[in-house]
Parts: sequence; structure tokens; C-alpha cells
Amino acid sequence: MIKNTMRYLVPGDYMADPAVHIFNGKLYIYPSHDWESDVPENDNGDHFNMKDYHVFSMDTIEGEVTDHGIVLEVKNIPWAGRQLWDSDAACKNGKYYMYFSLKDKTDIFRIGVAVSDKPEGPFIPRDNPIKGSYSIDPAVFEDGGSYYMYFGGLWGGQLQRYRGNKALESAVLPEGGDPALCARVVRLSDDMLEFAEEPRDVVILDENGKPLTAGNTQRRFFEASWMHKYNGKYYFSYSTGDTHLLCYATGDNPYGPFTYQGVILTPVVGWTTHHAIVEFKGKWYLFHHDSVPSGGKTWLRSLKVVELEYDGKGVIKTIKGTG
Ligand code: FUB
Repeated sequence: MIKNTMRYLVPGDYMADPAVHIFNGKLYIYPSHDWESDVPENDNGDHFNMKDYHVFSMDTIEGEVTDHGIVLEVKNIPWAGRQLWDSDAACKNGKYYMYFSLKDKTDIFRIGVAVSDKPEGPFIPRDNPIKGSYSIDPAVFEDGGSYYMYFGGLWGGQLQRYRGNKALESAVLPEGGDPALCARVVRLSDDMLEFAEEPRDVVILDENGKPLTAGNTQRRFFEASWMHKYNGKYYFSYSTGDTHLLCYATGDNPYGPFTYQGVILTPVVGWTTHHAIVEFKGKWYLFHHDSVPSGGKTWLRSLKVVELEYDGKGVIKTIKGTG
């Protein structure tokens, strides 16, 4: 197991849920911005009451971390209710698109888009969320000129309120031997502003080719999707939520199915665990967060990075968290 010794990236503030991309040779981080809003902690995640985003960039992994300041705020998003959760960004034809999780005025999570000419923003939000979007945690992955969004999250992320992309009358969380709820994947439209198709389930299979069950809480998807490609294979990684692991599954195309492979990061101090995996200047890195600097306050999380290693067969070596 690899020991996690790297530094905190933004020691003066609380940043979480990193999405990371290389644009124009620089590394850009798109995190959530935690703050002390005094909302009591509950299983619905009301205490994650974020109201803006910053963007950070780095020329090297050891070097200075530049804060580009506030790039998008709840108060400027026309359809906003509350709670800016995890976001991601993508670049196409010289334009930058920021995708974000936000509750609308009826307290339903939707996914929004904001646009900029620069990776560091500021980003101008669209008037409405993406049609047909729901739940949280967008992660956008480009493959062969097509862009795919992975999304979804249980409990406060509201995924249990949907089946077949339709809202249920009331939430149903499968249990025990029922198939686990899946993250979703959808190809984006050419203009990057809408879904180009109906979202599909990201099915994760066990070693016998059977979909993971809801009771398999050490392995099943909970939230925090990420996709990367290594040696021609597609690596779908995610958080198991209430069992606090970052896991991964591999497949041979962006839609899956994916086969469960193992744990990337053991639990960290704090309740949530969330990450991005990126190659930068010939090495692979795991960006993530923990709540060590805030003394364990689950809603005040801090960004970290650690090198990620594969063995000769493409197996990710498990990294030890701070938990
Ligand atoms: O930051 C709020 C939520 O916590 C994110 O959207 C989840 O992935 C979890 O990290």
C-alpha cells in the first residue's frame, strides 16, 4: 500500500471534490468551495451548503498553486436554489464549459453549464439546467472527439428518486441482493450544452460477470464518478459513500459494462471521499480531499494530491487514506 504523504494544496481555505484537467500544458483544478455556513449535519448533506467556485492552476505538481478567484456564484445562476456541489470542466474548440451540481428552486438537484473563453473563467451560466439532467457529480470525459458525462449520487444526491431517467413518486433505495443503483453516462451534444441521448446505466460487474448488488456496500457505486483511460482501457472510478472507499472498475468502451477491480484509496478523515485521476508530465496523480486540517469537520475539506501507480498489469496500487 502507498503511504499518502503529499502536501495540502490550498492550506488557507477549504476546497473539496477536485476535478482536474490539463489545458494548454497547465494543470487546472475545479473544486467545490467548502465554508462554515452553520447548517447542522444530516444524511441529506444539507451541511454542504456551498455558494461559489474557485479555479486553481499549477505549472508543476510541486510548484505554486495559483488561485484564480471566484469564477461562478449561486447568486448569479438564474435557476438556482441552493448548494453548489461537485463540478467539472471540459474544453472544445477553444471554449471552456463548467458543469455543476445545484439544487433548483424546488430543491431538486440538476446539472448546469456555464461557459468561458478561458480555463480559469469566469464562467457565464446558462439560463436553465441541462434538459433531462438530475442528481449530482458531473464528470466529463473526452474520447475520440466525443464528450461523455458521468453523473449521479445516492442519499443527498437524490439518485434513488429516479428509474429509467424518470422521477419516481417517492425515493426507493434497493437493498440486499437487489442490483445496486448505477451511475449514469450520457454523450453530450455537439455544442456541449445538452444531452445528445438518454442517459444509460454505468453497470459494474463482479468477477463472475454479475451486476454488483445494493448490499455490497464495500464495492457498489455511491457518488463521485471519474473516468480516465490507461493503456487503452477505460477506468471508471467512484466513491462507495457510506463505506468511504474510492474504488475502480475497468471496461473496453466509455459506456461499459465495467468489471470491479479494487480499492484506490482507503478511508480518509471526514465522511466523503472524492477524487480525480490525471496524467501530468509523464506521471499519474490522485487528487482528493480529507478533513484533517479542519479537525474532522466533514463539511470543511482540504485538497490533496498523491502520485498514483499501476503495476505491470494496469492494476492501481492502493493508497492509504488518513482515516
Ligand atoms: O461536496 C458535496 C458532495 O459531497 C459531493 O457532490 C459529493 O461527491 C461528496 O463529496
